[in-house]
Amino acid sequence: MDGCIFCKIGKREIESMVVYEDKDVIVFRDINPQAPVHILVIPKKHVAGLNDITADDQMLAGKLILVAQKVARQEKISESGYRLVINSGEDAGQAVQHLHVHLLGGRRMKWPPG
Ligand code: DGP
Repeated sequence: MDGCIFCKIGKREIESMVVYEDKDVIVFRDINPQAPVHILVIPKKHVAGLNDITADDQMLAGKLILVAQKVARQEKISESGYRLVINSGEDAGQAVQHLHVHLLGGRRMKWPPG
């Protein structure tokens, strides 16, 4: 989608620290890390957020989780633990209107989240 920063990252029009890529998804380090490992898993296709996922996206949505699992292993945080977060809407603090899964790890997390 025109003007979407994550679509531009997906098309490599904007530089980012990519850690994994395939035809459907791209995975890169968050520009403002909140943990030693803070990585974003996004679909290359523009989906604005959780509310915009449809039944047609079922495979893609599942793939985001499987890719996050693979990257967690790659980052060596599978055993110590990690958290996946999808912020949806204003109350959750969603800043970028392109679906993304935060993969956070490398430190002890608190619950409930702030
Ligand atoms: P959220 O609040 O869930 O919408 O998180 C958006 C995240 O995206 C936030 O942690 C910072 C990150 N981010 C925003 N712009 C860029 C960018 O241009 N490059 C990278 N690598 N991360 C970005």
